[in-house]
Amino acid sequence: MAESSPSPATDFSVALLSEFVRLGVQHIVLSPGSRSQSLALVAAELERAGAIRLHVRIDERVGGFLALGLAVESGVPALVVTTSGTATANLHPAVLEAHHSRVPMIVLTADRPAELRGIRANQTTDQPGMYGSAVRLSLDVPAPVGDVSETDAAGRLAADAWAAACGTAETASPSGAGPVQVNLAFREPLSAPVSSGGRVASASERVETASPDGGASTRSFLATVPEEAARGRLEGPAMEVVKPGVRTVVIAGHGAGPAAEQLARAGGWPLLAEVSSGARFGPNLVVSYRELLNDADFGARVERAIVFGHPTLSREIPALLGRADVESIVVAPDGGEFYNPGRRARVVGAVAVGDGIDPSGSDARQWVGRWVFASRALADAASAGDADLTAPNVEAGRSHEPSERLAFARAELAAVRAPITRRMLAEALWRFTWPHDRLVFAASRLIRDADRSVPGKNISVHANRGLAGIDGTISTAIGIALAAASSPAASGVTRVLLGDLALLHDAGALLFGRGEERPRIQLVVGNDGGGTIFDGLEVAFTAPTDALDRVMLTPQNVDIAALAAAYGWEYARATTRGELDQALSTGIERPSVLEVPLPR
Ligand SMILES: Cc1ncc(C[n+]2csc(CCOP(=O)(O)OP(=O)(O)O)c2C)c(N)n1
Ligand SMILES: [Mg+2]
Repeated sequence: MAESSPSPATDFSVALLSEFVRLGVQHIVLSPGSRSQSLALVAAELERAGAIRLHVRIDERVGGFLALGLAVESGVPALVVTTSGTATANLHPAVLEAHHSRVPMIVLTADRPAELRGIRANQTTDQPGMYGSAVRLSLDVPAPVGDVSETDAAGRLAADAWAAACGTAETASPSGAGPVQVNLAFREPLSAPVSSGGRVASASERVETASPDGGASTRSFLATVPEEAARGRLEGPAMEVVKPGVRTVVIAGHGAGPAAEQLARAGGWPLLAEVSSGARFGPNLVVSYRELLNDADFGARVERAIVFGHPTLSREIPALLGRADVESIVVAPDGGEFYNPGRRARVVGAVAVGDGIDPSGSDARQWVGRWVFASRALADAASAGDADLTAPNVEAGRSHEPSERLAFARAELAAVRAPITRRMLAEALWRFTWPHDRLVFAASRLIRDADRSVPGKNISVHANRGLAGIDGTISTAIGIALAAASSPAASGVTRVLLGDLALLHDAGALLFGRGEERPRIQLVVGNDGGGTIFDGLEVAFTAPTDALDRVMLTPQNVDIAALAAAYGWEYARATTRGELDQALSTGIERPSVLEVPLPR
């Protein structure tokens, strides 16, 4: 910084945010406030210079999840800027989700300087370290005073935060990418005009890899690295070579990625891939894995399970991994806390198939072939049972026999008029999602129905399964859609399948302030008047209906059309299969809500 401004806060903010831009930050999310004004104004200047995209949200909880979605789609951390006080606590849900789902995020919380802490000064609470063990790094930075060394110190601070969030720091905690808190104290004057002082970075200065240089610091930042969780750490080898031939299943939980599918093919093993695994495709995919895991001819014969990602959608997978007669291998590349429901898994960094019995030999081929065949038979039986899903016989439509043509026309009409089932809804969304689109699932009955039924397809699917909250779904999806809109490769639409309570929980995310970018997003709301996921639990059969409804279903009858209208979203409603297909095939140019009433 050549020149300093009358506000050390602004000079420091210029140095800090410019370094973040150089490191690769593309998006900054901020919520308004006084203490954070220097960061906010510098962010606005960076946006004006074309260095970053800025997203302003009044609700910090929305802002936090927005940043999560931006990072999910772009692969790099977004910055979140808040003022002091309760504002910072509103980020906690998104910080927790980012921690558990290993999504990078850098939270810049403005704070009062040391002299104003602990004396009941307005809007002042104990912010340093407030996110506990959920953050990879927590820094409490004293208020800048205008010392020349502060520019360099700010640069190093940014580099440390960036590396910790991306999971690339030398002393990285064994949990991979995740959230980082930088608590920044500021003293009056809280800001000065940006242009008169330091020069802000432009996008062209961005570097591909972070290269923080050393150099002595005259400022010291109080760093508190959270204690390592004792349960972490890689115990097994970095790469485990497993023998082919053993009756193995490959399990792909949330975020597993394509490695699971590759291993299943290399080993000739059935692939049990959850709907948001990023591995739900390929010849070895077993959609009806729940039924087969419960079957004596299939599940009971499994000798080995190899797990990628974080399975959360079934009871059958944890039951399998808890079995004493099943060898469980968990692939955890970052060596952090890993999925281990039976507490008996061996954790490894990666798995390869070794030499031995030819995996294409008859025994292995029969094993995977039987799973895939049985799964298809079960899926066919399920759709045949669901008459609504059976396609009319097209041949009959071309028949010379008038009665056959009439029967065809009637069947077609019946299919178009068929009421929408959850399974039909999930399958329709899946069918209408193309590789350049994105599909986001909320925590609801609907993601489970999708997981039970949708066929293999290599598309981009996301769900907040780190903690499976019903909060922040819309915010996250908007973040994904906004990041996709700024990437030259991605076009397409972001569709979200969510329940009515997940919509209402995050209704504040529908607010786009004036001038805020509105991405191509469609919220498909399965409205069954409350949380019907609980109807499937044991408690639904034991608790009195009235009490169950009051405290678990939590019935609602919000006018969703009016809600959409209030926030300026487009709205449509589909009650039949024909209307659903039509609504999903209509181009989405603006944020829109599609309400689909569902029976309880
Ligand atoms: C933040 C948060 N609070 C509570 C829950 C518990 N929970 C899980 S699903 C659910 C109900 C979801 O209702 P809805 O969105 O309408 O979906 P449905 O299951 O009815 O399809 C609740 C309250 C949660 N997962 N996250
Ligand atoms: Mg519901």
